[in-house]
Amino acid sequence: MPFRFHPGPRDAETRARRGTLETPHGRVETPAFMPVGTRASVTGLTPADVREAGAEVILGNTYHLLLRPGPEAFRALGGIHRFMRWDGPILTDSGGFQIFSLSHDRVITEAGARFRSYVDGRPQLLTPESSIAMQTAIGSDVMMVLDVCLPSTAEAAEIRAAMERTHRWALRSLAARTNPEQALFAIVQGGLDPALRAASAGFLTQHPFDGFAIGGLAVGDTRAERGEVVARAAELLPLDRPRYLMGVGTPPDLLEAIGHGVDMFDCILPTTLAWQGTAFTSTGRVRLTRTEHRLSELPLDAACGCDTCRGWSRAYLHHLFKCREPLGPRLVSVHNLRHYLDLMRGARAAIEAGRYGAYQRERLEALDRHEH
Ligand code: PRF
Ligand code: ZN
Repeated sequence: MPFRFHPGPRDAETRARRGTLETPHGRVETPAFMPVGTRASVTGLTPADVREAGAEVILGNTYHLLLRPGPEAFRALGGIHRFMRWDGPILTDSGGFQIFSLSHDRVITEAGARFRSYVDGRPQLLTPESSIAMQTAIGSDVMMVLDVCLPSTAEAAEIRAAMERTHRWALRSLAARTNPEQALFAIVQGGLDPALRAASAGFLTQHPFDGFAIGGLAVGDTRAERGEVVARAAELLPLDRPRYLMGVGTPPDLLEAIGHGVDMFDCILPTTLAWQGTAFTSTGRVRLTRTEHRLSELPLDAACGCDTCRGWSRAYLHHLFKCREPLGPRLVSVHNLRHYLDLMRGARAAIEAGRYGAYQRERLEALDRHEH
């Protein structure tokens, strides 16, 4: 089954929309949230846990997988799905953002990005072509082009140059694709400047990409700035191709972006914060390490149907974090993912019912009531 996107019903009041992605490893209902499985693992969880939380697609990272276990492992072992035993769709990020955010002595030229491996210190060169070759070896269902991502606060001239290079690299990525079964998405860049974002969307949508991402956000910008860029960028993207907002964000960010017509999301927050003992609940964030939970028989979130909330008290979760028991992060990861995925499920149902605007307001009000 090749990659296809079927746009579905649109909301009456907002620009939110339902849709379905068809991939070689199955279907994904959109709006969709992709749990982050950077190193071919959603940290601490099995594929069954991730599926049980309601995920249909997960994200992997070319940058990390290139350095370890490396392309030859994927070639020898039959690709990422078999390796990690997740049989659903997988999207891989290209490495552009990880080089920008994680690698120290990187040098970016027209050829690509030079950096040092954090595994063995050896010099590496990641080019648009080698990123596609690596994503081909990984065998993801959706590949991303290598892009140049700068902080939102960078100089205007730098942002423009990065965007133009991202466009040239996008075309090199398209030319480097060898497996037509693997979809390829381009990434709109251009910082916070509406004219640059329009130029980026205008350029990239003239080429046969299977979908379009909005990159370069949540890198030093405010929620209001992000919302504005997403609203304008989403408007300029074709209706018949999926739109993916990269690495964003909190539940309010997601609710807003869905309202602007975004179809796909990934973010490390639900899993990363789980490891720090922070849970997302229907009434806001809960920090389980706080003493107030020491004797609490309450479930983490009474409105949640996950295993963690049905089985254990806040007191027990607090205890696990205090003792640094690995079960703590695991139980909270299960919950946090379920929370994000339930938010998306609710959004999909609301769009179908033509009441996404009301859903968005209700969810935001529930958070506001408790946080202020
Ligand atoms: N580019 C890529 N991956 C990303 C981003 C980007 O701009 C972001 C920005 N939030 C997250 N992940 N390739
Ligand atoms: Zn729960």
